[in-house]
Amino acid sequence: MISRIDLRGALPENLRDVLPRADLDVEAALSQVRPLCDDVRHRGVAAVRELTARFDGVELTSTRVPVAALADALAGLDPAVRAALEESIRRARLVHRDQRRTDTTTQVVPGGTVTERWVPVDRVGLYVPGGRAVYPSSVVMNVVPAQEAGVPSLAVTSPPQAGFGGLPHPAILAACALLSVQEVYAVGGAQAVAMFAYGTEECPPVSMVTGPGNIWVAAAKRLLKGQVGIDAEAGPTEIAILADDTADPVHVAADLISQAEHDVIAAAVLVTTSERLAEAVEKELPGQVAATRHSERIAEALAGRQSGIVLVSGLDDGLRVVDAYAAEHLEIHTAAPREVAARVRNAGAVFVGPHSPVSLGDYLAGSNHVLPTGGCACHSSGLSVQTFLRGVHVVDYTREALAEAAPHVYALSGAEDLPAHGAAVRARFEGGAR
Ligand code: HSO
Ligand code: ZN
Repeated sequence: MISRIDLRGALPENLRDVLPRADLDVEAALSQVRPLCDDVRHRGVAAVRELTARFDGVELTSTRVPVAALADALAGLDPAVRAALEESIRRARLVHRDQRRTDTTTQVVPGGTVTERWVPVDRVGLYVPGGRAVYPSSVVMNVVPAQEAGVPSLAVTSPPQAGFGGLPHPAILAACALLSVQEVYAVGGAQAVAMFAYGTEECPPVSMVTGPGNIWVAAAKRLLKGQVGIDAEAGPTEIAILADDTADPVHVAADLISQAEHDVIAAAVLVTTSERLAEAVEKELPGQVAATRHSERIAEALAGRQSGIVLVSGLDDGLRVVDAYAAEHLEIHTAAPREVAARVRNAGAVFVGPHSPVSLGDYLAGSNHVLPTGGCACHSSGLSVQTFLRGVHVVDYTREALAEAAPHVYALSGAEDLPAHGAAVRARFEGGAR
């Protein structure tokens, strides 16, 4: 059901190459997505409507969801789900509010200061997947950091569902209503990213597009990056677990399964120092998989080349392996899990000890669940308030402070053969300018 990789000898140099991982060929999707994006750029909403009819089988009269539909969706929401979403929002707000940054002013020399001002992006478009993945929790994870960053204009888009009168899934609309998001579009796929990037008659362009999506959405984000800002491209979900023989195999198996549930190409990787645990988890998995609703999808994800159990000879090696893998989610099930977690360098989010499963983080820990996948955790972070802020340097020097710096500017402008740079400073002191 799940393969084993034995790394109990010396760890190989090319550690990353021997670890399991899916390859997702976003490049290949680019050529198919380019004409769609060009079409939206040139023909605006007419192109969005045609592409929606072609790919979603829905004839839109307007791409914009009527505000009344948001209130209706909220009225129809199961009270238990509503209470859960409200608590999820409350906790996420607590964490993301603490991420706000204060401006800093540094006095570099007397009379010379640099202030870093944190300015939210003007307008953001948030993509929320539809179809098989209907995640109102992802609405929370995208909207809360943008709102806490102070983004003044925020729009959500999600694919129209033929079964719901051509509107996005009602759970998505209800989550938008709970978050007081009023501007929602019934558009999905690459055309949604293009709609946000270029704007249409019905949707003003945005400065930044965030949110997870399928391979077409990822390809459109890659293509239109620069035209708009994007967050990281979100690939298939991953869980890695670092465990020793104190771990409970029932919990370990359940947590591997929980993220394999997302997709046949989702990844579940156990890194362990304990052969006994590896065996116990291998024994535990089939029964738990068989008993769960999406057992076929999960079995395929666990058997895929992206999943596996990696045996290591000690926790130091285990840490090297999980750092090389740089998982989206990393759980630590060892004795003294906090100490071990503190040594992790590369992970989108770390879940410490037996009572912090990833599914808590997916919904209700307060942490964000939009996290770097595919090894990108070695250079990127998950979605946060910071994603939606720009740090603007404000330079303010007096005449005296500029005079003091001038010789150095002349020297460097000479060294770079850019004499006009030096001349711009010299003009303040020679030639009569004051
Ligand atoms: N585990 C997913 C997020 C999610 N899980 C949404 C359930 N709903 C990626 O972090
Ligand atoms: Zn999940």
